[in-house]
Amino acid sequence: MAVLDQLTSQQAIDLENKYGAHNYHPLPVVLSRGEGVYVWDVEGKKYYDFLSAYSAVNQGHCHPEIVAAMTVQAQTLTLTSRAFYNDMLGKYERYASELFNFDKLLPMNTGAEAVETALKICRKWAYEVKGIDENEAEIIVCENNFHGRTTTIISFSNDPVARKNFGPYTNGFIKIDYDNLEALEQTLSNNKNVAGFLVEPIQGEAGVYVPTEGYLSKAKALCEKYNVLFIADEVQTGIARTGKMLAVDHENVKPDILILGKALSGGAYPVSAVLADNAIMNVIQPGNHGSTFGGNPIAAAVAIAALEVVRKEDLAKNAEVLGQLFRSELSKFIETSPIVNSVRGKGLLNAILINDSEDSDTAWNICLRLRDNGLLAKPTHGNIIRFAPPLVMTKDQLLDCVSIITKTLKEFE
Ligand code: IF1
Repeated sequence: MAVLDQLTSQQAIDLENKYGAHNYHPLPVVLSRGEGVYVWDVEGKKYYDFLSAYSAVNQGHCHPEIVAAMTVQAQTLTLTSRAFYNDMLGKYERYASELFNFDKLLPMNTGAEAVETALKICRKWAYEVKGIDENEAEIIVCENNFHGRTTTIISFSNDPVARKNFGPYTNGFIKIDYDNLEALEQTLSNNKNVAGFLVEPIQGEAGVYVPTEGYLSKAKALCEKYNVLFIADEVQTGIARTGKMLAVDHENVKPDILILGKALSGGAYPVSAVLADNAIMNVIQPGNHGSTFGGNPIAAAVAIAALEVVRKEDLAKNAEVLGQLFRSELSKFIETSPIVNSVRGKGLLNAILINDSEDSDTAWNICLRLRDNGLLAKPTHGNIIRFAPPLVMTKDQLLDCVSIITKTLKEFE
């Protein structure tokens, strides 16, 4: 097979199996094209994408305005490193800082890097502003969190598959139950060395776990009371996914540190960012932190375009309206069907709980059948199926998807 020959799906899968590290277990479908809410496999079969690259493609596949911004910038200037200024970064930093209402932005590439950046800023703030003794800072995190794959981040994961045999781990993290304000207050009041509280506004990997209403605003108030930074990981929930620009906007919370990634670029390019006000961000000085690619001109141009699309097309509103419709249609179905226990979520970040054990392969088999019926989704934790289509979907498309999903689920009753 020559390098440029068109592969069949099976050939593509075989190549990945043979030459790629086995760090994933993908659904067997090989995609070669995407447009809006659709993707096509190499044989030309068309699917609704109900994963959106884990919420990176909120603006839809290959959005023409994002692709245009990326193409123009790629033909002009791609990378300078931060050893020199470039004429796009400042424009992007101003645009995003004003949009999210922060003084400053620190540009990185992946979500995990942005989380690492936030942890470093928080620790440095603890020593230099809060006055915690050197090396004593603690950061509170939640049980069943997902914040990425670096050594420090997996140090406070409780997923054995993500963690085991990657030690020794990084110290300085205290784990408490998610959605539990008593646990938070108790930990804050018992420990004078707490610097920050890192939280997902909705727990994604845990299975789209939406906390009790008021949790985020009360947690923020507790952090203020104890002079602790409230750090929101909106890598997955941000950029209109949950029906507001940020998930914390549902409770009018302004985090001390905001972490963004994924859809910040519309999935066109790896772009992540940390935002904070000067009193916090100014602890970072030349040499403290950086990245060769962070803040490169393509990333800056792509991120501006991606955020403009969200604003111009009012994707937050669409996510809110279609999300309500999705959950109400699925709820109606659940009343009559034994196969699904519940549907939950916010905006277009939703999940259904399949009525079978966590170690059953029912959810996987349902996803295979959804694929056959023209819709791509992926199970998580064995019996949960996440549904997160691009936010550019129309109402008719969504109803079409609901009928594919319910028809498929019926086959498993
Ligand atoms: C994978 C889940 C989604 C994230 C939050 C940081 C990161 C992520 C809240 C790191 C990444 C991903 C990565 C992806 C699977 C995935 C995921 F299933 F694990 F939960 F989205 F639903 N904070 N989430 O959700 O961002 O470094 O990957 O850019 O394949 O590991 P990253």
